[in-house]
Amino acid sequence: MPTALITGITGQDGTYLAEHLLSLDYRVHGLIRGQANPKRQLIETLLPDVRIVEGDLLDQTSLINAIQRVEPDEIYNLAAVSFVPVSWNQPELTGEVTGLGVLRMLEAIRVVGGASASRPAPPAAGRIRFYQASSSEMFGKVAVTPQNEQTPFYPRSPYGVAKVYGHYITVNYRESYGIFACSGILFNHESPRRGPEFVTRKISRAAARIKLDKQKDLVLGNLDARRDWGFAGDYVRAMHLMLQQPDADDYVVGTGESHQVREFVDLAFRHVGLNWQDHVRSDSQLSRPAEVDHLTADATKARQKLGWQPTVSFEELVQMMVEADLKAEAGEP
Ligand code: NAP
Ligand code: G4F
Repeated sequence: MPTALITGITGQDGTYLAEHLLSLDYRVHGLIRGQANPKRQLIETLLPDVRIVEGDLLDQTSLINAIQRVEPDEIYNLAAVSFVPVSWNQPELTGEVTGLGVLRMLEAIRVVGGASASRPAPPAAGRIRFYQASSSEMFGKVAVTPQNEQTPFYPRSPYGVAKVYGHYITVNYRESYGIFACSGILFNHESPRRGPEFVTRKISRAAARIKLDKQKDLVLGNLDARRDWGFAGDYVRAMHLMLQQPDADDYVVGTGESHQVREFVDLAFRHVGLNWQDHVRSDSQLSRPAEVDHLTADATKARQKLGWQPTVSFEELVQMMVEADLKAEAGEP
């Protein structure tokens, strides 16, 4: 039975990935930070088969301890400060967790495996396969559309800059020490488990609450921004597939379709029988200091080499999220 260690287990992707790996008969361990993390109970209830191990991407020793205790075959590094606006307010923390946290995970693999510059690929470090959650935010102010593995990076936020560091340190540890390390450059992926601060969930939740007379209106920022939105459940399959290949590599993962925030709003409100223009307004206070205007994936390599493709369309995703929020707001579990 293969063993996996997932950092960021309490996040959207962590829960979907854990479910996917458990369905494939993995032994799954999830890294949880803090002495009283409020989400620990949620994981224990939702995913009783996941074994919890304590650790923090800010603490090198805790990561070494976790790897020594779990002895994983695969490590999925999903933990990050992941909300872009926070990264302008807490740029140093974002750099520490989202950027240097990747280095700490790779160093933990190297130290436990005993790799050094003069002994690049010892068996233990070579055995652990590592996935880094890189992001389309690295493309930022895009030079080319659509974006693939060759597209230059131009990050537009401290978060994007930290992810570029995480990406290149992953490539570097692969090349320096022979560690099987992959970087998945994933475009936006959403679900009913998406944090309510992200725009899709903010919209689906508001559409449901306005329909149920629990909220009057919705204030958003830039309605013109375009994103390539897919379903998170599809994207965690790509993470796993990357670690099953004969060689470590980097892959862009996305649907290839982009839509404006405005389109998401329109579909969500139409789904509950409302006209969005009666309820939604845009406030420039919510605009970002530097925006990423337009992202579209060219996931040809993932399709061809991993045999990966998305199964949920944009319209189905919007409906899934609004339906889930209607149920949640009506008090259903
Ligand atoms: P998420 O829901 O925000 O989850 C982030 C996770 O990171 C949480 O479990 C959080 O744990 C954990 N974390 C934060 N700081 C930590 C620390 N110092 N030590 C250990 N854990 C820490 O994010 P997501 O949407 O699942 O995304 C997963 C990963 O993919 C992230 O790295 C994100 O940047 C990247 N990504 C996401 C997307 C997307 O569209 N979703 C696209 C591209 C890349 P707590 O519960 O303790 O806060
Ligand atoms: O939902 P968002 O906050 O996601 P963003 O910034 O694209 O980042 C997400 O996807 C990245 C992959 O590209 C991940 F790496 C990252 O961790 C995260 O998961 O914003 C999407 C767009 C932006 O252009 C933003 O300006 O929606 C626009 N927007 C308009 N009004 C808003 C709002 N975003 C938020 N969060 N809230 C608004 O009211």
